[in-house]
Amino acid sequence: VKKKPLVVVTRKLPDSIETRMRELFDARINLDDAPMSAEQLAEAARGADVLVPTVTDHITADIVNQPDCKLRLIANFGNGVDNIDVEAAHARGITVTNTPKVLTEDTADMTMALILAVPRRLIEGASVLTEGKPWAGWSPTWMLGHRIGGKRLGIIGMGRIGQAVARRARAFGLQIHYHNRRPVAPKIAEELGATYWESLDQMLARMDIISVNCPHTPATYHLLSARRLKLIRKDAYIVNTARGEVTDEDTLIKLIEAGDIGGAGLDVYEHEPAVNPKLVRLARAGKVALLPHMGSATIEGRVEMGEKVIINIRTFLDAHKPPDRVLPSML
Ligand code: 8YV
Repeated sequence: VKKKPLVVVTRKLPDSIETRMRELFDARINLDDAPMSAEQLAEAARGADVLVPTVTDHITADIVNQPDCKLRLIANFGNGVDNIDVEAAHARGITVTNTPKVLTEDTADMTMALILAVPRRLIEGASVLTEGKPWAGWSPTWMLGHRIGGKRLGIIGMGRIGQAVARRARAFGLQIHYHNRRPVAPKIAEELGATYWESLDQMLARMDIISVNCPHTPATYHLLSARRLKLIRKDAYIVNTARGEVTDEDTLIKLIEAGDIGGAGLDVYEHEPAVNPKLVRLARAGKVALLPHMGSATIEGRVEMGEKVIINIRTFLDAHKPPDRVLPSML
């Protein structure tokens, strides 16, 4: 009998996915559902044919460069691959895959929720009822926020998720602007009514709302640097459902505290899972809306991500190119 390939899965996945993985592979799943330590990951890389990490596992050059690293495939359970040193893996002949497309719409939905949250004081309003504060009843001048319709939304990163955000935002009456390495196809730009800004600096200075939808790569680390954050209008605010590292978080906090940026809606943080206590204070003051990295967190999405991981592993093991390969040149 042919030996089944050893597949190490670093986190607990939906039951149906786990069951299928156990049928197909010699699947070792970390049922503790806590991130594995660097040592555990290194050990997994020495024993397994395939590793299925998530955003919480850092697959570093040290791990893939161990002399006895046996890994042939890193099938990431996630779209962003900034947790993996793709270049080091590639240099060692290890294939890397991700799970694109299946989390696009869910992440765009949550982005839209964050676009609405601060201007319409969603979380502040809800907490009046849930945190035992007295509610004196409706009043014409109470809990007023700002209208979304007609405002300018600047999307940074017009890939699949950025476009899905644009489609939604357009239906809410926002004017769509974007910055990307290159303009999207004219047909898409027209469909989205989207204006391209080659200069991120110029776009930032003119937007009412800015949404970060680009991946975190060496080129986008602190793309919203202190200098750029200072270009943003006083009453504007920033939404980030991509990666905390794209923004200089300390400067963002300082600018919001000083009233030099209106606020922020954040799903991701620079030092996740640590959240700067200053952000929590700003949330209590209604200046920011904070979510704990749940942009793509739907049951349906997680199952589809798992299915994609399985397809990538099976295709790879059948000696074909897996559909969702990530090459260093793509980053
Ligand atoms: C996932 C994400 O929950 O896929 C991504 O890039 O940020 C999240 O939506 C996470 O990455 C799973 O590993």
